[in-house]
Amino acid sequence: MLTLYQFPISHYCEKARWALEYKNIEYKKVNLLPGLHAKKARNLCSSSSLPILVHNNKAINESSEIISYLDHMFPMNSLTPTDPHLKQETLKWEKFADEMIGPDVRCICYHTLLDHPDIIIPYFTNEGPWYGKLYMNVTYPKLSQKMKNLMKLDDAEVEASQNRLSQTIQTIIAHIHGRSFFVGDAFSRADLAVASLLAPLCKTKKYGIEWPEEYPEPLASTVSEYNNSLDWVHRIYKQFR
Ligand SMILES: N[C@@H](CCC(=O)N[C@@H](CS)C(=O)NCC(=O)O)C(=O)O
Repeated sequence: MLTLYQFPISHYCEKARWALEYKNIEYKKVNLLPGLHAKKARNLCSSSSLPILVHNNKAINESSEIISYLDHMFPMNSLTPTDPHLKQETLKWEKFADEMIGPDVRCICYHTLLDHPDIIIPYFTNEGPWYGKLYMNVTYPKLSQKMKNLMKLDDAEVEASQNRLSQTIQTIIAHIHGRSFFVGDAFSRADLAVASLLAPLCKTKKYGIEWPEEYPEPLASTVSEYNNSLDWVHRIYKQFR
C-alpha cells in the first residue's frame, strides 16, 4: 500500500493525487495539520514540505520526484513520454509550472484566505486528526501569522505575484494556442502540472475539496480577471481527472 502525506488544499498535493489516481494506483491519504506537519514530514524525509509519498519503506518528496517514481514503479498510464526529446520538453514545462505557477498561485490565494479562518480552517482540518479543530482554535492566530511571514504575504509581494502570474498565463496561452496538449499529442505530466497548479484559480471539480461558492475579496476579483484565460484548465480536468 502507498501512503500520501498531504494537505487537502495544497495544489502540489493535488498534483500527486492526480498522478496516483490517473494511474489507478490504490493509496491511502494521511492529512497532516499545518504547523504540526513539519515534525512528521522531517521524520519521513529531510524536508518539511508536502506531498510525501511512502512506498515499501521509502519516502519520496517533491511532486515531480513522486511522478517519476510512480512512472518507474507503475508504468501503466505513463505520464512521461518515452521519446527523449518529448520527455525533455515535458520535464521542462513541468519545472516551469512548479516554479512559475505554484508559488504565485499559493501567494495570491493565501493572501486573502488566511484572513478568513471560517473558510480556511475546515480545509486545514479536513479528514485530519480528531483534535484538528481544537488545535486550530488555539493556534490559528500564531500559525496564520507564521505562514504570512514564511510566504512573505505582504501587499507588495502579492502585487509582484499577480504581475508575474499574468505574464506566466500569457506564456501558457501562447504555447497552448492551436494545440490540445503541452507537449506532443498526448496527455502528460506537463499538462497535469500546469492544470493542477492553476486549479485553485479555476475551482476545478475533482480537486478533492469543495471550493467556496464565492471567494472573498480581493481574491474574487483576481480570479475573475484570469478566468476567461483558463478554459484549457477546465477542459484538461474534465477529460483527464
Ligand atoms: N516543490 C515542491 C513544493 C511543495 C510545497 O510547496 N508544499 C507546501 C504546501 S503547498 C508545503 O508543504 N509547505 C509547508 C512546508 O514546506 O513546511 C513540490 O513540488 O512538491
